[in-house]
Amino acid sequence: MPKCFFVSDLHLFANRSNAHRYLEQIAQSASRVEAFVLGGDIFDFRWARIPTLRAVESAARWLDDLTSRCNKCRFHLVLGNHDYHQVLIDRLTRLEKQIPNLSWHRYYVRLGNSVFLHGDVAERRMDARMLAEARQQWLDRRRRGPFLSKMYDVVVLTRLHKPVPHLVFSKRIVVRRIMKYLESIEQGPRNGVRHVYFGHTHKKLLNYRYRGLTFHNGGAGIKGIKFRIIEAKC
Ligand SMILES: [Mn+2]
Repeated sequence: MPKCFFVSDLHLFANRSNAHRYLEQIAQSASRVEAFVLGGDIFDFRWARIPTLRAVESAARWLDDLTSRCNKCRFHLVLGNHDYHQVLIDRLTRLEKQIPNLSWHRYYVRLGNSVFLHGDVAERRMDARMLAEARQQWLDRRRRGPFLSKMYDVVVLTRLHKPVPHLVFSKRIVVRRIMKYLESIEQGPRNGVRHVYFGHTHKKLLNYRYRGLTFHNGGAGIKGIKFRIIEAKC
């Protein structure tokens, strides 16, 4: 029986998201385990079809429903870049006080021998300070207008974007950068970490071993991209 599940990159509110298909499965999985980690870009305020305030309210309602329906499960919401918005952060600060089985984390959470993080540290070599600086730019980022959002959909739906992440994010480069970051915050193999769960690259990766760590990525809830709920050790 698994004890913990992990998902990331649902990109809820974005046109290109198809994550509504997985929400019921997520709730059912959560009702069977002790812990569930939501690993960032769960919500996408950058490409949202609706204004930020409405999207944040809708996000809060979804979290409230999920956590009360699965009240024996502890939920950890780790933020990604697309949901690192000041309005959500303010809302989460209040929500965390009202919901006993919800915690949120800006950058990562450690459970047992596992670390869960979004994975945007893989964009380039980063330490904690550089990640904080990169994230800072997302705090009050404006939503892209409907026109740009449509253009983006055209690009995504015709899969023109697909080769790019593959070129940019080679497995080894990704895991090496994540490992360097983890070492810089003392959450590497020397600190007892064995498993790393991450998202952001939208590329499924199962049990990929690199220098004492095993990496896992469940893909993304986006049209044309593979997605799965990952069983995690914690
Ligand atoms: Mn991301």
